[in-house]
Amino acid sequence: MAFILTGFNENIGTITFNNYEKRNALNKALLEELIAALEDFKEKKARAVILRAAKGSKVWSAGHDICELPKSGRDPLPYGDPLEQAMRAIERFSAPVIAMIEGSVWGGACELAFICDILIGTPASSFAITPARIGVPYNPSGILHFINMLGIGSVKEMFFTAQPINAERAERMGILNHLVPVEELENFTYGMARRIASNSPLCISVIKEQLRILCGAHPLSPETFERIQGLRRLVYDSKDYMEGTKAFLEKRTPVFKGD
Ligand code: LCV
Repeated sequence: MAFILTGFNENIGTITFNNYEKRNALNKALLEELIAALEDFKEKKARAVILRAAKGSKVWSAGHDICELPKSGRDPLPYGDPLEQAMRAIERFSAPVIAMIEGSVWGGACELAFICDILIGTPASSFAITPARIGVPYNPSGILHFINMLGIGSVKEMFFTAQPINAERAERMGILNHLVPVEELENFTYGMARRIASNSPLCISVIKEQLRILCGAHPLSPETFERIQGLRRLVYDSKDYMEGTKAFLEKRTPVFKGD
């Protein structure tokens, strides 16, 4: 089964999530297909890529596939995690990647969407950052992605409450570049992609890479890095981390005890 569908037209690539039965949960296979699709679009010299869910989706993506999260004692979001690799592939892709958001976005799918260069949504779009709902210690590069997008106050609220932010607020906060009626979403998004495709691809790819380098220019001392890793280990070694994933799989509300 293909977990994504792809298309290529007028130098514009399209990647459509195709795992709606599991609400487009980002499992390893889907993410590997996404990375392979970007490689293919690179060969074809795509000038823009659109990342989307199927038309009419109520959920854009339910985030990391919780069934694939490691058991206690292992970092759930390591550098080599397929979702981390997919995000780096998007960040480093030479052309702009536009997230066309129809439906709700959860957890790691928020970071995947936020790492895209432009986000276009509809009034039914929403965004929920959910580690605290599951007991997962997010990683430093991911937190930096959210800070670069939102500012520290909004990042704290979204991480601490794990509650969805609606489309109107998401536009005000700068998450969405554009908020358009659902019936206009495809035309608006592909119209922007065509405008981008008509500009200088070399200039755009260099500007995109310069922005990536400048946004990520936060040197960490080895001691700071080790302290962050130690803090994260406290969480992923905890009973709460086990309880969060277990509760999801048992379809019940987790009972966190703080240890
Ligand atoms: C595996 C799933 C998932 C799923 N994984 O449909 O950012 S972090 O740190 O939190 C990171 C670790 C992360 O991204 O974690 C995932 C965070 N995501 C969430 O907390 C969202 C979990 N999903 C939901 O709350 C609901 O599924 C939503 C609201 C997205 C959709 O609700 P709806 O009623 O439409 P169901 O809940 O009935 O889900 C349909 C099927 O998809 C599976 C779910 O287990 C169910 O499978 P079964 O039909 O086999 O029971 N599913 C949903 N999300 N993240 N599987």
